[in-house]
Amino acid sequence: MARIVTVGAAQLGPIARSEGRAEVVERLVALMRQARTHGCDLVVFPELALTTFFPRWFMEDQAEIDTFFERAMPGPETQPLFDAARELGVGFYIGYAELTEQDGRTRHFNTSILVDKQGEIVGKYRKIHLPGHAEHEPYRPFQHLEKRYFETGDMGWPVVRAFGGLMGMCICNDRRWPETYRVMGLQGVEMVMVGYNTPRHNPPSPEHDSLSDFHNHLVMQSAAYQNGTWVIGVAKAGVEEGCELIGGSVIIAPSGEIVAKCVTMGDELAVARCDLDMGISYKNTIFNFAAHREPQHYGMIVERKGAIIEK
Ligand code: CDV
Repeated sequence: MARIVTVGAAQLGPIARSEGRAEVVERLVALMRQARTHGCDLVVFPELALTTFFPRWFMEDQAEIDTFFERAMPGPETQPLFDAARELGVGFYIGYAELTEQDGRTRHFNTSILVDKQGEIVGKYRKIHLPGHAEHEPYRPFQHLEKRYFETGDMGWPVVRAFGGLMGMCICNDRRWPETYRVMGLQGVEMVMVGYNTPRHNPPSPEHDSLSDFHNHLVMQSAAYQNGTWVIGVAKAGVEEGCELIGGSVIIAPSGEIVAKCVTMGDELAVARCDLDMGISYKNTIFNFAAHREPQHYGMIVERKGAIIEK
């Protein structure tokens, strides 16, 4: 019998800096209600889905920065999401900025959680590949200060049993790195969820701008195929505070094919029935890791960070 998880890729349109958590949570709950009418088991929201994408601004006042972070999950403003999950029987993945006291110090992470149909947190991930820069760079029309506001995630890429399968998470820039998926692939992952905020313009390499949508799908489709897994990629899209973010949220099968896609730049749900067993033939044949991987030749991947060109 097929193992079907019906998934909604719940793309968000822009969130203004002035938009409060309560307003955003209302939009998220509306998408969850829509998902329920389409028979979804799970909805996937974007990265940092509760606020505007604040790393685009240089800020020095830590109190101001911390206004974009959640000190508790659920907290008073996010509790309605958990209540809706329980009421509707629809789980969710969501990204948010996490502020936590850990090891005797305050820590900041770019985090995602997976919440089941009972409204319980069943998985957590902290973003590992933080793009951008840590200091103000005046040449940029907007900043990308993830390296200033977040620490590198400290959880690896856990794969958890939920929704009848093996579920994994990553966040935005992680999706461009094959290591991300392979670490989960080596745990047998069957569905990878990834939220993103991707400006169409990349100030250090404007020559890539016209390829932003292509690269977005390229990395996720290849990763789905190479690891025999579903990949659900979900954008915060549209022109947010003057900065254009790409859309193109997709549900990708283990074949690497896109089976559902958002077509607007606003709040939109794309739905697909995902058979988790569809990955099996890839995992047992062309990408049978146990039979065909040669890890004794892969040492450099973990020993070296940057490329070293021999003279
Ligand atoms: N939020 C992100 O991680 N964005 C990056 C951009 C800056 C390249 C991304 O990989 O989409």
